[in-house]
Amino acid sequence: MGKMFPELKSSPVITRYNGGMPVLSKEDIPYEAECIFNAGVAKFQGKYVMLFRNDYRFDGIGAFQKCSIGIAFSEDGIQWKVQEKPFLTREDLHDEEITRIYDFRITFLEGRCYLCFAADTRHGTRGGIGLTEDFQSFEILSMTVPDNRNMVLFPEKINGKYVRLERPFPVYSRGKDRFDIWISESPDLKYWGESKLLLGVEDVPYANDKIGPGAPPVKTDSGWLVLFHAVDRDSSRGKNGWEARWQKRYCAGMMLLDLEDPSKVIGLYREPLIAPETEYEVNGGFRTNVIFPGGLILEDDNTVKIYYGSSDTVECLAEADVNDLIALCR
Ligand code: BMA
Repeated sequence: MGKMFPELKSSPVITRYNGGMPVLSKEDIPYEAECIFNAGVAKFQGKYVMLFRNDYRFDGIGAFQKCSIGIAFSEDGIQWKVQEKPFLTREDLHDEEITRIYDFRITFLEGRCYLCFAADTRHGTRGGIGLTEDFQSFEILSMTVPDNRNMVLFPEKINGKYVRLERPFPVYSRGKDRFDIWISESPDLKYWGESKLLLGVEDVPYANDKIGPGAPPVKTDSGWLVLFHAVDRDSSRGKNGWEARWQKRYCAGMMLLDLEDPSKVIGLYREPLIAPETEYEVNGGFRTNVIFPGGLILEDDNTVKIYYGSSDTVECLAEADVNDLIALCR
């Protein structure tokens, strides 16, 4: 099993909005809903847009039978108005091969809105990139081979290429759950290659299990600011949440990548940026001890908003000053 991490704390530069109470939960949703989490969030024409995951119809054992992607808009990034209907369900795709589509990430790039997502299929989990014109339409541009997920796109081309972070799962060659973050590039968002290892799970001092990209990278003067999730597993953790045995803990971690060559990690915060601490995060839901960041927004006044799913049950928000975050990566 390796290292154990009995107690992890969030960085003091982080302030949870409303003491860690959700910004979105099932009570806010005008259709059948249960767990609202792992949202992608972006700023769009002066407003905020959120695509959130809604898992519902629990099977009573350990899984949900249904999943939809809901959409909400906000003037301030805090109070959200949920649209009457979901943005997308798997039925909308008319593809029997896809059994679930979830964990959307939003990137505005060259004036267009690209959506990265995970898709469970009958032949494995695939990472996808889609395009929406108006938050009504949805077209899939490319999908990886299995198994891959947690993809995020950079918001601009770098050296003439599109760039993404991704998280393949090499279950045979690395041993159980030793999953790392990779970086790949593309001339056209469809064909991807030049893949390189970016960060190994062993590089994250508070993880002993797996890591994966969180929110799409944000450009700062000091480098690309990247949030990721980092997991430690502890076999002494027992029954938790709705599941029989949940042994993992997900924290939000942070690194800085070189602006010109984002395959170079130029800074890594060696402690968790956000660790599960509040009631919602530790005990509050379907799972426990899960912080899953999916949205990072840099405001004009240098505050950043970090949106994260809390225990796979609600969506929460934390804030920090971007310069404090960069200083932690030094
Ligand atoms: C991961 C993904 C996420 C989820 C997390 C914690 O493997 O399925 O969607 O939030 O586990 O349950």
